[in-house]
Amino acid sequence: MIIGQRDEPGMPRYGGIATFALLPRIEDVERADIAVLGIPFDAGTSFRPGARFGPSHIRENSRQLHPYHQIHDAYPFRDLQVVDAGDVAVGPYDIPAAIDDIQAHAERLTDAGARVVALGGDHTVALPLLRAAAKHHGPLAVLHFDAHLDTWDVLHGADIWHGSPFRRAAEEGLLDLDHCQHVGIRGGVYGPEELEDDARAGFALIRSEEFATSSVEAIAERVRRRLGDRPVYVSIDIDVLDPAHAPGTGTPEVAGLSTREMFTLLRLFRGLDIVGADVVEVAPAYDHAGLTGLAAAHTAWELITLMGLR
Ligand SMILES: [Mn+2]
Repeated sequence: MIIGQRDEPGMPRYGGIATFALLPRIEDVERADIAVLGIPFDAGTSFRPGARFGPSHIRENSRQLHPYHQIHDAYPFRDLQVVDAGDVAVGPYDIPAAIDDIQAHAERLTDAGARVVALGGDHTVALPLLRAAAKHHGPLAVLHFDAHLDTWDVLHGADIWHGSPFRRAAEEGLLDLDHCQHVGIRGGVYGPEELEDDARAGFALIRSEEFATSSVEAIAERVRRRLGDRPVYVSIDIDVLDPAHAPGTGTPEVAGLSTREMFTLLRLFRGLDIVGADVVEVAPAYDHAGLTGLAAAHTAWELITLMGLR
């Protein structure tokens, strides 16, 4: 039996304790197909801290997620058991230990047959999540939405930080180097050699500006060709959105995607074999009126819906 969203007589959506989308907690079900997992960790952040508070903010802003998806004619919480798996117990001081703890928690879920949709946390968390997903599926095609490349090397002596997860993942053989794709890149590069490094890490690149010169359909077609029929891991840094749409993030960059552009694109990915996903870099202290939390909650809902359509 699948348990869907909370249905407590007389309780409004804004009342009660917020699990993601008012879904059951993992303790309340026998098994899970999709586990939404919070990762309150931001020790890998290079600029504005605060993404450790992302998971609870996204949950609070997920109360208005409804059961029916109009575009896909789908009920994502009816056909699969989707649960809130709570947060990883992860400390703030030791990045390598935190990475191990996140990987171990994600692997407990994937070993039990669930696909993980993680709520960050800063982008460092993608590395242990990719390790857990690749353990079951082999090298992954990564669809990465971000203003930044995140294939940088060492910063301030740290080789694992929120700008390096995809470089480390490529080195560890977690990525299928012919099938990874960035979407929304702009800003924050020291020189063209960083773009050459990035290509060696396996990524083709679609810049933010291309959404002004190319149709979303044409962009979706390029992405699909790049990903092929590989198992796909989707990693969405909320800073891919313009700061007007998602101000609550650690390293905002001007001239990003609108929520409408991103959601139009995501809705064209029906049929992708999404084996894991994350939505990261939501830092509520810089958010206004829940804009970023709402964008992140609905992004996770879109990904969960796509997973159920496969
Ligand atoms: Mn990022």
